[in-house]
Amino acid sequence: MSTLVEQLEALGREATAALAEAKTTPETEAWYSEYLGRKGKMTGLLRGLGQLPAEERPAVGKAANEIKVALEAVLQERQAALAQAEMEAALAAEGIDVTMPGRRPQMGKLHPTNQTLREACTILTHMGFQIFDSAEVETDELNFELLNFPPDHPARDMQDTFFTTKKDVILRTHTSPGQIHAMRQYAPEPIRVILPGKVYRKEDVTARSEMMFYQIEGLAVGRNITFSDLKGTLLNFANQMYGDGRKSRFRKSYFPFTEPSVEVDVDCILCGGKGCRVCKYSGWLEILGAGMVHPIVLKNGGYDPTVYSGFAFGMGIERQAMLKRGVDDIRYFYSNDVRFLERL
Ligand code: FA5
Repeated sequence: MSTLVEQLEALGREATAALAEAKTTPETEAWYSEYLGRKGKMTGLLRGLGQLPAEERPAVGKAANEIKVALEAVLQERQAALAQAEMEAALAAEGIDVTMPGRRPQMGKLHPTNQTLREACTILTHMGFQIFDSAEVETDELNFELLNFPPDHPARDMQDTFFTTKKDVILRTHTSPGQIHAMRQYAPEPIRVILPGKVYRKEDVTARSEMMFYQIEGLAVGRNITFSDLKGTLLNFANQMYGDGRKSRFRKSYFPFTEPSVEVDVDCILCGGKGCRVCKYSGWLEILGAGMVHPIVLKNGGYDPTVYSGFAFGMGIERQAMLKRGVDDIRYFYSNDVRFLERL
């Protein structure tokens, strides 16, 4: 019968061969339990140690220890090799090619409304208008009363209002209250200012109308300002904004703060003038309201209306962005669809 040392050596050889067969990390763990674990084959053999004469035991113990240390070293090597192979396989399966060039980060750009706003401001500032900043939260007095909307006058319904919880404090429904701020700052000096910004109206949202949109207000006050100056300014603006080929027209209109008042339409590029839901099947899209500043408004601004006159206009920016960029529904502008924003 072979000695215990020989049996241990045979077990060492068997274990080494078995470990070479282990193909995965879990298989090496199972191998460890089978040979070196608490209930493993090595422990099983060493149970026979007690039956040996005392003088033989140290030699057997030493041999067992050496075999165990050697097996553990082989196990470590095998596990390291398997971990490396498993990592390489996982990387290959993910298909990462480290030699590929990186992805370009997405670049932002100006929103189409902002692009149009800046184009309009550039044209107007080149004509000599200065930009004047004015707040989006206004009082009822500035938004309506000082602009000659009498209290409870039906004209107030022209622009349905968002109110705040503070009495008489509202979100401005148009940029026109800025006229009063500008006049009060500059009177009695002549002025030529534009006031770009957001306005808010409690409106039904449709293909051509939003609840929040941009306007640019224009105001010129001086001693000899006439309706021809207004007309020349707006025609010049339309030519630069839309090109000589595009048609524009003046229509008689009504605003409490201008007299006489007009509205300007541009032929609808979306349907080529044939009629569509954006131009309400008229072939024209209204881009602005304008007129000669009403004497009461001049007076409220600090100018003597017997000496001074002025013109004012208020243009919608999204409507112009639609015309310039061929957008057939105003709701795209604020629906946060990146595909739309990337296209323009
Ligand atoms: C006004 O807001 C006047 N304050 C304009 C004005 C200024 C007249 C100075 C005379 C002197 P109106 O409500 O028409 O007018 O609006 C002006 C422009 O804003 C319109 O021509 C249109 O282009 C745009 N607009 C009006 N309502 C909306 C809306 N709901 N959505 C998008 N654009 C709009």
